[in-house]
Amino acid sequence: MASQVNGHSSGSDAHGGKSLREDLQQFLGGEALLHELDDLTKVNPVTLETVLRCLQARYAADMFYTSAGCTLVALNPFKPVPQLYSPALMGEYHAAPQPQKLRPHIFSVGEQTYRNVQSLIEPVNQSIIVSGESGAGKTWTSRCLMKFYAVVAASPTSLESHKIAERIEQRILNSNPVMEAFGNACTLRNNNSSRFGKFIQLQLNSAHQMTGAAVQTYLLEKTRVACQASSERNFHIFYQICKGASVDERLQWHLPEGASFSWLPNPERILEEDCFQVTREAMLHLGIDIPTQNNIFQVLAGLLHLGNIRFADSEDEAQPCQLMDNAKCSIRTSASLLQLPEDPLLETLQIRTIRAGRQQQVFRKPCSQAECDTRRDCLAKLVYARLFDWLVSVINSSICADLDSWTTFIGLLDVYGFESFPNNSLEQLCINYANEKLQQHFVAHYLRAQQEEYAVEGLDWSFVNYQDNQACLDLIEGSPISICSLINEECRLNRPSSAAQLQTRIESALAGSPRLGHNRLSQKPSFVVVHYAGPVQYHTAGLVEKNKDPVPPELTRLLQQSQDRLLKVLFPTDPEVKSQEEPSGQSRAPVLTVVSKFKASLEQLLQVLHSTTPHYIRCIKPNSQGQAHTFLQEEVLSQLEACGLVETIHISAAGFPIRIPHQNFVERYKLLRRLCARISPAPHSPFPDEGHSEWSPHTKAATLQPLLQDILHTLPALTQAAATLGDPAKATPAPVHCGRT
Ligand code: AOV
Ligand code: MG
Repeated sequence: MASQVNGHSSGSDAHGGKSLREDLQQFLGGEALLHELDDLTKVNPVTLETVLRCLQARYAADMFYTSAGCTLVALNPFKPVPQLYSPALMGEYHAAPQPQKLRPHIFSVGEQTYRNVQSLIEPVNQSIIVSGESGAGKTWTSRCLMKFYAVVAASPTSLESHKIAERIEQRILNSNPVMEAFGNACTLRNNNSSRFGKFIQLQLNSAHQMTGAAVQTYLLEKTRVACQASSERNFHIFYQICKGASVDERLQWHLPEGASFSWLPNPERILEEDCFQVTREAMLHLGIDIPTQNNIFQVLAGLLHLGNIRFADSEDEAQPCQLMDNAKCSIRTSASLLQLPEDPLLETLQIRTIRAGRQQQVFRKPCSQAECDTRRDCLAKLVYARLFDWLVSVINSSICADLDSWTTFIGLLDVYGFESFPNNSLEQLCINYANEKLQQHFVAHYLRAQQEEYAVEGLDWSFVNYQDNQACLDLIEGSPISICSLINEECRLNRPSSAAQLQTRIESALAGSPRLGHNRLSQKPSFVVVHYAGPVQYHTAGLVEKNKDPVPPELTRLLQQSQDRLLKVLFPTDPEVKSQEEPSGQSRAPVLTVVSKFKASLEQLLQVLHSTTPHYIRCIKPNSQGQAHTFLQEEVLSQLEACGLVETIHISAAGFPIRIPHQNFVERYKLLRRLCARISPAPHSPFPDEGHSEWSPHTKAATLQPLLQDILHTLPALTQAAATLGDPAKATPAPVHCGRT
């Protein structure tokens, strides 16, 4: 069902030109102008087939954004479309009296969100939730939205304050290349895949100007530092250093041209993300000076050399594994770059110290070759994860506004998209779990809440069925038994358990779940979760260990010995600063597992989202090869199905897109009362005199429905009357819900 389409430019002005009604007629009359239909609620009938055809036609005409009720559908063009993101276009959406009447665009969502936050009646914090599978365009979209706000929410242009404004906005934008260099990597799905989740809060003062921002990150995929799937890469920053460092820097960091590093696979791939200079300049803007930058890169070079350390298996268990010949140089270079004493570094990798007995006697046990490798990898992950967190805190201290200088915020959520690889582990489980949570937020907030509210309001409504992913969340995180609880239990019991045993435990304990799939093909122990976006097979090998994420205390102690300025900050020796990895002797506090911490952080995120008015942008990937002009129907179809787009359109089309609180409605339209009365005295006026019993904050919307119908019937006459006053009526009547919002 694949089809190639050739896009052609259709101009970039924001105005559609024709009314939707005309578009609809054309759609019904033929396919020629299908691409002009920019609101999917006007497709008739709304089916997967018609929605797909409409999106495909629009894609072919370079129209990448389409409205779908409360959601904006964003198709990834996979090619530069600069005119679509120009400052002039930003200005057009910002200046429009009704941005929602212009062509659908992320700037329209951005502008409406911005206007909502300015509401004089009840300013509510807003959030824009950008979702879609890996490579669909979430990070691109949130970057563009940040640029949009940097323009439209800039401070006034008086010279001095403009300079300050420019600095803060520029800084906020500069956080992107830095975080992407350290937190993004090339995967099978996306050359610039986010390996962490991000929620950025754009802070606005009472004049609605952006005074700062705060970034919250979620679970960096730190295993990537030491382990990359074939055809994937490490974090961009490593390639940037190796490709972009000057001759002197190369000498200093022991990175000779053509050097080969096991943790730097596929260095021959040239990506536009490999731009060292951009990262360095952005870091400088954020206040990270050149010496500190060099310090960071030196530590990262130290990690690359650490990755080249290899141990030979020891025949005598009582003897530590020895270094392979060519690894001696690597350990020396790594120790020197990390400013660590060489012998203790080697010994920490080779020998485990165990405290036992009442006296907490110390025993030393040589590690096996595999254990030495695990300790080496663990050291790298520990350093990289702390470095990333430290960078985020530096960025926050550079861009965050004082508490008293902002009153409201717009939150932008950009998390890693749904993933399914040939080999999926705890990282994918967490990523897909986060996506399930967000899908549920959408389902709960929009699909379910809307319909429940209509029922409560007594409105005439036939319930639209939708795919609820609660069963999948129950399977992953539910209580008392779920995948998370079973993996956590294995960590707590700390018993030797094979991958096959874990598979059996999960499959037998959760056999009743409709979302636990069956996998008969896999050679490796695994289980299958049927996610809203499709089934994913997770391998159980290493799952429990990854969830424990143990850090031998010797590693932290070793890093505390470093003479390096940065490592001293990352691993302070101050006894006040107790590291989580190092539970103190007797009173061992329970160490939280990876999934427990992740679950808690997701719940916090959802709480923040629930406190805001959400706006949704659904990114769709037209093909998985990242090619321009290629719209693969089957791939798009499965994404449309997964996110419940057709149900969303049904509810939006049949529902009440305009929601005005009673009081505001009366205030805004009471003038109409007199006009209505003059033209056609309605049996029940929707605008009774003050004190009329029909008007109370508790009036149900259903009571108002006949009254609103009267207005709608009177509208043609009103329009005529308005025209005679020289004020052409603009509004096409849309169903109005004057609920108790
Ligand atoms: P993601 O954030 O959704 O994936 P990205 O935002 O990184 O996906 O987009 C993937 C790639 O698609 C980008 O690197 C661009 O090359 C291209 N792209 C996306 N949107 C546009 C656009 N509007 N115009 C031009 N090119 C675009 V992940 O982070 O993997 O879930 O974890
Ligand atoms: Mg991304």
